[in-house]
Amino acid sequence: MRRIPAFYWLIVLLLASFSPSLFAQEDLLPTDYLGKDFYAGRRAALRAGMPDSSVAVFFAYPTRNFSNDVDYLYHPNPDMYYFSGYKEPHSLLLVFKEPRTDSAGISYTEILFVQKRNAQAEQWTGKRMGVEGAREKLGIDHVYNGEAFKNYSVDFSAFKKIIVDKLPADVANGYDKADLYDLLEQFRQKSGYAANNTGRFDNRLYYELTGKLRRIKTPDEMALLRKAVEISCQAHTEVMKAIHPGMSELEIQGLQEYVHKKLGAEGVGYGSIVGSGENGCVLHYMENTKTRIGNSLLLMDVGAEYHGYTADVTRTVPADGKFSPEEKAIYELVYQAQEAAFKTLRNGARFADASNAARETIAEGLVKLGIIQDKKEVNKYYPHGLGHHIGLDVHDRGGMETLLKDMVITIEPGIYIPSNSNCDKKWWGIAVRIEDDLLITENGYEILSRLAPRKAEDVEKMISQKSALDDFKLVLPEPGGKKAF
Ligand SMILES: [Mn+2]
Repeated sequence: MRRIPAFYWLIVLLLASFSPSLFAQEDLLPTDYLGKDFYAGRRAALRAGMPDSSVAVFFAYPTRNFSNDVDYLYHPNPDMYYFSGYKEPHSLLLVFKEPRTDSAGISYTEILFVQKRNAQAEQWTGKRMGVEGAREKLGIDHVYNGEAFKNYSVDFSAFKKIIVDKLPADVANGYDKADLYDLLEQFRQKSGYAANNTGRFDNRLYYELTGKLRRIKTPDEMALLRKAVEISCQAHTEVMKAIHPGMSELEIQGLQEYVHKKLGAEGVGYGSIVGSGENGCVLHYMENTKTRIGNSLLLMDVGAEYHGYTADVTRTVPADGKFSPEEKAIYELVYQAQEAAFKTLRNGARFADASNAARETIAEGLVKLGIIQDKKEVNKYYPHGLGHHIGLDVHDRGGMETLLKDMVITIEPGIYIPSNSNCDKKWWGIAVRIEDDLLITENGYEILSRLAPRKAEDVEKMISQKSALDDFKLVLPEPGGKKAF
C-alpha cells in the first residue's frame, strides 16, 4: 500500500479548516429550540409567586407500555419542560422559594435530578443529556443523577408548603434503582406524603401558580406556537386541495401528518380526528378507519406539535368539493357562531360572553331551520364548550374566566346531527366544527390559523385547486397484477 505524502495531508487539513463541518460533526438539529434563558425566566417567575417557606416539586411523566417490551413514544411532562427544558423520563425538579446552600457553600434555588448516562441503555433508547449536558444546555448549576436524590439532605418537614401535582399511583418499578418509581417512593418517605394529604401538600396551588404562568405566552413561546399553527394550516390546506371522495380517513390523516413532518413538526398534539359524515358526530373520534370518505362532509380536527407547542385546528369540508344546501346551512350557522364569539374577544373580556354569543347564534339558527323547537334544546346538537387555552398541552393550563392579552385560545363551535335525531331526515349525518386558534390582544384578537380557509366559498375554492399530492401515486404489486393507488 502506498503511503500518502505528509504534505497532501497538510493541504487536506488546510482546505478542511475552511469548512468547519468536516471537523465539527454537524448534528443538523433544529436551531430554534427555547433557550436556557427562557427556562431560567420561568423559574424566576414561579419563585416570585410562591409563598414563603415553600418548595415546588416536578416529576417527569411515567413511560407507558405500548406493546410487550415496547413503550409509547415518550412525551415529557409539560411542566417539567416549561421550567427546566429537560425532556427525558425518570427525573425530578425542585424549585425553592428561599435560596439554599450546598456543602461547598454555594447558594442555589433549584436542583434537577436526571437520568444517568448509560452507554448500553443509550444504544437502545437514544442519547441522554446527563448531568453535564443538563448543566450546559439547560443552565441549571445543581444537577445530579437520580440516584443522588436518595441521600440528598432536604428536610421537607421544614417547608410550610410543598407545591406538587397529584402523584401518579401506577408507576412500574423497573430494574433501575433511580427510576421514577424510586424517585416517587423516596419523595414520599422524605416528605411524609400521603395521597389524602391536604394543606401542606398543595396541588391546588400547583395548578394556580403554573396555570397563571403558562396561560400567558411569552414572545419565545409565541414563535413556536405560531409555527405549530401555521404548519397545521398548511396541512389542512394541502388536504383540501388533494381531497376526493375515494380517499380513506386514514389516508387523509396520513397526508395531514406527512405535511406536519415535512415542515419539521415532531408530532401531533393529540390523536388526529378525521371523521367522514356521521363519524364527525363523535367528538373525539380517532379510529379513522372508514375506507372511503364518500360525498359527505369530512371533519378534520388535526394539530401539529412543534417543539412541544401544539396547535388545535378543525376544518370541515365537502369531500366532493361542493356543500349541499343542508350542509351549507349548518356550516354557515357554525361560521356565524364563531364570528359572533370573535367580536367579544379582547384583553379583559369575559369568556362567558363569547360562549353565550356562539350558543345563542346556534340556538336561534337551529330554531329557524326547524331542527329544534326551543332554544333550550341547543345542547343536544352543540354539546361541548366553546374553547380552551392551547400551548404545551392541547387543553392548556390556566383559568379563562377573564381573557388577558397574550393568551392563546381556541374558538370552536360545532353542530352535530346523528342519524335518527328528532328532526327532518335531510339533516341526519351532518357534523360541522370550525376551530381556530386566536391570540388575545389589547383591543381584540389575531386569528393565528387564518391561513386555512374557513369561509364556505373559500373552502370550495381551495378544494378545486390542484395539489402536489395529486400526482403521488403508488403502483403496488397485487395478486393478479399491479394496481395503482
Ligand atoms: Mn380544541
